[in-house]
Amino acid sequence: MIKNALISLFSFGLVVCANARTPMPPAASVAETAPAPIIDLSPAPFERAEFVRDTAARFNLDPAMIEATLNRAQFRDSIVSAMSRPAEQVKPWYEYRPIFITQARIDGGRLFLSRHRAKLERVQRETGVPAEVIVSIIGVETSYGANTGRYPVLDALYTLAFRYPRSGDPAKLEREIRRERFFRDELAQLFALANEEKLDIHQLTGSYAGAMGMGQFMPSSYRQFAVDGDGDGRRDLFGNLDDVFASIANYFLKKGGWAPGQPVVARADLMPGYQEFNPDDWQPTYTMMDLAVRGYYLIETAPASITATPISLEGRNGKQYWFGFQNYYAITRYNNSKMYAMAVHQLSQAIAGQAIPPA
Ligand SMILES: [Ca+2]
Repeated sequence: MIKNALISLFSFGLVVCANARTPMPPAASVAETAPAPIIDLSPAPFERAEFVRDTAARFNLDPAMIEATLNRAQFRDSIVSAMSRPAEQVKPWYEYRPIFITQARIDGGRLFLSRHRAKLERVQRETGVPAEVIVSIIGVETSYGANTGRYPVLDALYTLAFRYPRSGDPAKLEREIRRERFFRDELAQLFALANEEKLDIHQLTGSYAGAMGMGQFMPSSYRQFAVDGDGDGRRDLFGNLDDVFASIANYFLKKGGWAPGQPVVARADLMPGYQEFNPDDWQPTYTMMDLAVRGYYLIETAPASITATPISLEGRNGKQYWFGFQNYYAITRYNNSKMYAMAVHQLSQAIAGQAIPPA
């Protein structure tokens, strides 16, 4: 799995959301954070021969097979264009949430949950990850499996691995090189994955960034976190619901540290005269006392010994303050965005029949 430090540079971690791009941080906040270490400012050269040699050695694969497979891969302008689209302006929460949480998506989630209740409840019993959270992720990522992506995964990763788009902005070059290397690693992982799971690499489709299946797993996450839910000896995230549900739950457990039975968030407020506290990440490292000293207090109840991260959202009727706990952090490991995580949580509540607060 790629390092956390690397993930934070991307607009996605495990997955690329199929339905809404993760808003980029405003330029001001980017400028205020410490610059990442400089790795190489020259454009990455076309290094296909090296890639074939290294991937074959790394995963004990036949270099001729990799070469032959790459010979059938295509650079696609549509993938470059999709990746080059300027990041949408950061939407306030009250505009962001309606993109994710619609009545149709809530209804779709309830239907999906009722259809697959037995499988989902088994995974919930075994992992402690609630069925409605698994369903919510599948709803947000792929509209309950209806839109898992039509791009050939090989072409997507090949294009981004060797022709990751360059904006021409010198300030963005280092990040573009890092992303190209990320995709080159994912392409290598795709070869390993196809070998391990006996997948036909030419048949795989996914998002323009190479995320696959109902939960939109990148190849490295598929290899690391997918599990065989039905015990047939294969991990099939494309068509096997037992495998899909168990794998999403396993990702939450192993990558996100899901804490069974713990809350995700609780509503809070900030006393007048105190400054908002916005940490750089969503690690729930602050005790209730730490946050009280900064002027925050809980409106809802939470376990006394729990630790949290403060969250601020632009609500239609003004600022909303929340405490995000370990399980909120776990959702951000799926997509490193505070609004994504809150939307997934609230959609899961709505699917479970609970009332959700106004955006
Ligand atoms: Ca299986």
